[in-house]
Amino acid sequence: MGSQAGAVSFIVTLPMKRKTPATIFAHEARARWRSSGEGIWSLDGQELDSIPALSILTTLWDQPRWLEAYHLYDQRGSDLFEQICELPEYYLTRTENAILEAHAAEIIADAPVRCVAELGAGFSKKTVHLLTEQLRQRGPSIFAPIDVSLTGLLASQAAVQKSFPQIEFHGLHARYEEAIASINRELPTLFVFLGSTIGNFNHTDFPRFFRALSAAMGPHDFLLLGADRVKPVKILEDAYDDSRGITAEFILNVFRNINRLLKSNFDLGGMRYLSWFNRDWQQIEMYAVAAESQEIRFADLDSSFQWRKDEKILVEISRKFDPQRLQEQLCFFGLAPVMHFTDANEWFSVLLFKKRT
Ligand code: AVI
Repeated sequence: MGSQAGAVSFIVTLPMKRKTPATIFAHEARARWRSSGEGIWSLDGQELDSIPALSILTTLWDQPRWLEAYHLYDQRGSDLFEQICELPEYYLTRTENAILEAHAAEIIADAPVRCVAELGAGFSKKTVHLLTEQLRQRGPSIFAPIDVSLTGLLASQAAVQKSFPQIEFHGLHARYEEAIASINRELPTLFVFLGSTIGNFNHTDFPRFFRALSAAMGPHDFLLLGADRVKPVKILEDAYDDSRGITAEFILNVFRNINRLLKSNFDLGGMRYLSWFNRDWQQIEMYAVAAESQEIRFADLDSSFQWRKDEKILVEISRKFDPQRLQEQLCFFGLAPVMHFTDANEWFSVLLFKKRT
């Protein structure tokens, strides 16, 4: 239809519609999240990339020198970790998977939720067991993985949408504590933290994490936690020093990542991997040791230090737990034990907690 002479015409500009899900985010947190593509959300104003450099420098200048474990997971580190999970010595992944496969129905029956929020984006066989049961018992639901890796979230999204088209996917691209604080407390949610990743938290991060998680959890929320247990030392030490040397490669790869991030000159050929079980602290400790003295320079920062021969840098810890003590400890964070599942050897525990009201 042509326009009528003399008629007033208006150009109406509609504001760009920002698609925000109605239920996943708490009302007051909604405005802080922007869509980074269908089903993926990022926190506004968050600079995930600027913090690693500072973290690396502050802990490398500490005494003894150490690193935060998350620097291990660049693309190569993530690929190497996938290989670790398949190693015969590394019993953790397959043992936890078997526990979840056997008990997913019971776990979901005990945790009547609408949303499964997984800390870490790994969409593994383990998550499949839970989502299959969630769908079977509750019908269409929400899956919200939380991760700082966008690549991980996209991979998770592709897998979930293919296998579970009825599940609404919301990938949250943020650090754990910031993302969990944004989830709607009225939406009954099962927070899932598997793989004994909690074992990689040091004694400062551990209480900080549970304080934040418990504060963010609503009255209908649950936590499913995978925790590796204390066991004979030989089994533990072999799991972190495998015969193919993949764990050594994974740990030392952190310096390749650091060299790239900070334009430093760590010489990977001039260091070796060392690990053991510290009985007092009940943790595997994974170190890089300088084979010869190296002067470590950071090109952009005009800073350097001498990494002396035989000096160790603690790259990662992996704490091992007594499940009963862990349950008692988490009570002090307002998390009441609901169920405890383990394997025939009692090597690994999957623990279900409910937020105490
Ligand atoms: C991811 N995390 C639980 C692993 C662990 O067992 O502590 C990381 C790892 N480091 C060396 N091997 C595996």
